[in-house]
Amino acid sequence: MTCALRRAEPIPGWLADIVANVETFGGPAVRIQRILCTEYGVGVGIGWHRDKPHLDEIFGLSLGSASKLRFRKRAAGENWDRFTIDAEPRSLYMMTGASRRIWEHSIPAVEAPRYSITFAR
Ligand SMILES: O=C(O)CCC(=O)C(=O)O
Repeated sequence: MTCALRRAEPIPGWLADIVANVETFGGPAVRIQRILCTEYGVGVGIGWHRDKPHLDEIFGLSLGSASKLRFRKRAAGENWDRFTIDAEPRSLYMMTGASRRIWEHSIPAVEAPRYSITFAR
């Protein structure tokens, strides 16, 4: 299999105001260059993972149904430290630092359609 990267289309204009709000939320150094739109149908979630470490801050805009954003990291032995935040509709979260490098995150299966827009530098 051959795999290659190629430049994507420019960020569509209809996202410009949202990108500006995300950049304001992130602070003066944040210039968004990558956007991922994800659709979660009923019963769909996303498993435990960390995003690529070369990306800095990650921002997530939640749309559609409310969901949980779960975090876990290895504790002593076979145990996990865990916490969960509510990803309310129209809310924006930022992950940076330890939440990116040490903690894994996941979205449990949703009970109604949900959409997320992920923003990265
Ligand atoms: O849907 C979300 O808010 C999380 C998305 C996510 O974990 C990812 O794109 O890596």
